[in-house]
Formats: sequence, structure tokens, C-alpha cells
Amino acid sequence: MDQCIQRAKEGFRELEQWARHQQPMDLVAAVAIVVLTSFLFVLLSCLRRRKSNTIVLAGLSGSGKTTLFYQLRDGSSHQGTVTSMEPNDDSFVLHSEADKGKGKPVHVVDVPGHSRLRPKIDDYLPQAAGLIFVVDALDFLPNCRAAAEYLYDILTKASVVKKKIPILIVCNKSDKVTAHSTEFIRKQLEKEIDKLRTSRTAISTADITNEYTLGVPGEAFTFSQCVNKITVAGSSALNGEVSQIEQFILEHVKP
Ligand SMILES: Nc1nc2c(ncn2[C@@H]2O[C@H](COP(=O)(O)OP(=O)(O)OP(=O)(O)O)[C@@H](O)[C@H]2O)c(=O)[nH]1
Ligand SMILES: [Mg+2]
Repeated sequence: MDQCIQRAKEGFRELEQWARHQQPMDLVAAVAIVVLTSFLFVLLSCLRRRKSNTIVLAGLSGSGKTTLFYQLRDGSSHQGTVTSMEPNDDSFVLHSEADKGKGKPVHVVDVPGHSRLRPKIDDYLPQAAGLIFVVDALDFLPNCRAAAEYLYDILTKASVVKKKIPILIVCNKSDKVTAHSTEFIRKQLEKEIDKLRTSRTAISTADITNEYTLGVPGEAFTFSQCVNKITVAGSSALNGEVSQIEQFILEHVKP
């Protein structure tokens, strides 16, 4: 510590001596350059920190993303949705907010769950302020592995990890009595991701497309280990029980 202070003092003395030997104009120029550079640095970091207003809806086919999209936009589920063949992409004030006569527009993108269309998600992640991962809580067990695989792929993408995109796991279709609880779904997904972690790291490196690894080595995987903030909520997109989703959106988007 004393050594550091001594070095700092010496450095300061050298700087003082150097300054004494400079022309006043050179000093003004040097100070101006430092001030200008600092200003540009602050400006750039402020611009970079400005959040976008894009919310990405992802999840397996049939989980209820398109129903949720319409519920958020129009306050109704547009019953009779069919498997989406391309992303649904619109900017709107959340229906519940528009009712109150306030609100800022949100850009919501519903990415189809069909495996061939999923890569479209990469077009939207770089500007995402948040990601909503929709899970079918009714037909959960037969699809648990597939849902965990998709979620694992999302959680290991550089675009998601580097920007620490907040993620809300939505257990949809809670209107049905046989729907699984949010706690059950969270635990099952954690268990499946834990298994995936082991199997995927065992694959030869040439086959690995995941950009980041998950969790803490030697410990069972939990969402709390992720750098991204991950929360779990229940919803019924069909019946309009989407308040936790709206809260998540309002928390993470900026105009
Ligand atoms: N009971 C119930 N059914 C729902 C709910 N949300 C969606 N569904 C139904 O689930 C089915 C699939 O919903 P979609 O919104 O089309 O699913 P998706 O996630 O967009 O599917 P893809 O476009 O194939 O990726 C439809 O028959 C919906 O009516 C819900 O909250 N409760
Ligand atoms: Mg759809």
C-alpha cells in the first residue's frame, strides 16, 4: 500500500515537472483533449445503456405465444390461432395501459416455435430488452426435455449472456385445473438443463454450437446461477390473466 502511494507521489511529481516545461498553449490543448475524450466516452456509454423496447416471445410450438401476443395487444385472444409460419412483429401500447390512457409503445416479436423457424430469434435478440419464454403448463411433462433444450440454447447465446437480457419463464394455460404449478415447472426445467449441461459438454467440441457454458461446475443447476435475471410466472393467455407478463414488460422497456 505504502509502495503504491510512494509511486503515485513520484508520478505526480514527474507530471508536475513535465507540465512546468510545457508551453501554456500545449497544456490547454492537452487538457482539452482529455476533457473531450472523457465527454465522448460518457456520451457513448450513455447511448449504449439506453434500453430498447423490444420484447421477444419464444417457446415451443403450441405453448401460446401468438395467443399471448394478441392478448397483450388487443386484450383478446383471437381464438383459433394456427401454428405460426413467420414472426408476428408489431409495436403497440399494451392494451391494459391504453385503457388507462397512458403508456409507451412496446415492440413485441412472437417467434414461431417450429424448430426450422426458431433461428429467426437471432434477428431480434441483439435489440431485445427482455425475453419471455412461454411454456405449456398443461402439456408440460411430454415436452419438458424439448422446452429445456430450447431454453438452454437461448441461455447459452452470446447475444443473451453478454447483454444480460432479463428472462421471464411463463407457465401458460393456468386456467386449466390440470396445469402444472410454476414451482414444479421451474424445478423440472432446472433438472433437465442440469442433465443437458453434462451431456452437451461431453459432445465433441466440433459439434458444440453453444457459445457459453451454464451454471457452476460441480453444483446442480439453478436459474439463480445465471448471469441473466430469470423469473418464473404463471399466465392464461386465453383468459387474459397476463398481469405478471405486463409488469415484466413495463419494467424492462424504455421509450
Ligand atoms: N387453455 C388454454 N389454451 C391456450 C392458452 N394459450 C393458448 N392456448 C391454446 O393453445 C393453442 C396454441 O396457441 P398458439 O398461441 O397458437 O401457440 P404458439 O406458441 O403461437 O405456437 P406456434 O405458433 O406453433 O409456435 C391454441 O389452441 C390456443 O387457443 C391458455 O392460456 N389456456
Ligand atoms: Mg404462433
